[in-house]
Parts: sequence; C-alpha cells; structure tokens
Amino acid sequence: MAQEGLQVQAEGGRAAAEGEPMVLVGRMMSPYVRRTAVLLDLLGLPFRLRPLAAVAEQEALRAVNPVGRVPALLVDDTVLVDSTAIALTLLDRHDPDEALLPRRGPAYAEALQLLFVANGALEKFVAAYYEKTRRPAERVHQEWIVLCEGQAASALDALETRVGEPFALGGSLSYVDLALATALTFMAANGTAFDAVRHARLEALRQRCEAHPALAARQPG
Ligand SMILES: N[C@@H](CCC(=O)N[C@@H](CS)C(=O)NCC(=O)O)C(=O)O
Repeated sequence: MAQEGLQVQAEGGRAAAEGEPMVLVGRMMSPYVRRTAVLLDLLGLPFRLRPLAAVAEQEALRAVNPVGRVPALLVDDTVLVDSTAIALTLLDRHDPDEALLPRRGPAYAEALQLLFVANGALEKFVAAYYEKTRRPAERVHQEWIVLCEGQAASALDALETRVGEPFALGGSLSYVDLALATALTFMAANGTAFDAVRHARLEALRQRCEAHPALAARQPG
C-alpha cells in the first residue's frame, strides 16, 4: 500500500510510535495550529503538543517538517503537514458521517471555496504580519503591507456576504468555522484587515465560534 505522509525524523529521530498519541507540532498562537488542535479534540483524537516556534526553532522544525512550518502532525511513523491537508486527511479517516465537513457534491464545493478564501485571507495577512514583525525597521516595505492587508480585507469582504448562519455552512459547527474563527481572532489582534464593524457578520460568527467549548478550551497563546 502507498505510504501516506512523509517518513519522519522527529524528537531525536523518533516519531510518534505506533499506538502512542499523535504529536501536534507548533504553538497555539498560530491560527493554523489552533484550528488543528480544535479539530483533533472534536474528533476525539488524543494528542500531545510539541510547542516548537515557527521562526525561532527552525532547525528543530525542519527535522519534522521539511518546509519548516507549523503545524505538523506526527501519526504513528509518518508526519502530515499543512493544516488543510491534515484536516482533510483526519476527516477522511475519522468523520465518516461528514458531520464536520461535507465531502461530496455542491456542498463540498462550497465548503472548499469558503475554506480557501479564508485560507487566502489568512496567508496574505500573515505575509503582512511577517513584514511588520520579522524584518529590520529600515527594510519594512509599507506598500507591500498595504497590498497584503488589502487582499486579506477583500477576501473578508467576500466572506462577509457568503457565510451562512448561525455557522459558516449553516446549521452546525464545521471545519470551515474552525479555520475562519481562529483566523479572525488572530487578525483581530494583529492588524487592520479584519474590521468588526465592516465585517459584522464575520464578527458575530467569530464570537459564536469562540464561545463553543471546543474553541474556548484551546485559547491562542
Ligand atoms: N499553509 C500552511 C501555512 C502554515 C503557516 O504559515 N504557519 C506559520 C505559522 S502561523 C509558519 O509556520 N510560519 C513560518 C514560515 O512560514 O516560515 C498551513 O495551512 O499549515
């Protein structure tokens, strides 16, 4: 059978051994890590957190994920990378009733579009955030920040009119809500693209999601 995921050399060459809990690599301040942690909780999958910092602990991180990014998820002797790929893999394995994400037909297509517009908004926002926080002051390119935050805001404008109620896909909490709410909470704290007045429906959705016990139990930080 084809091997899913990469072979890992983690924690001194040792991956999560067969039968041991999964290991989620990253810190809860990353919205990508946070949404993965909440999904694991909702699926009832126990895990241990290995809180590597994305930038400060690059070398250790690359030993787990060759791309040097968080999150990574160690499952038995493999590592899964990228929050969306991790989510789709976990949902395929552990959400047979599609309770947390529809996975066929028009409902799947719409869920993917909402998810990837939200992902795109967050990517552009994070690009601006890194420009502001990771570069020497004299090399910060303000126009680039304005462009990236403008792209993020434009994506949020589209989501503002497109998300359902009370949750993004309608009646119940889905993985799209996890992605969107964790992204919005990160954006609210770190920049100007997300405006709770202009994006009032998204703000209401964010608050509804953050009040859910699964998100409340995994605070950023
Ligand atoms: N598409 C990736 C993005 C993950 C990502 O950007 N993570 C950030 C932390 S919030 C990171 O690892 N940054 C370090 C870097 O990109 O060099 C995912 O969904 O997992």
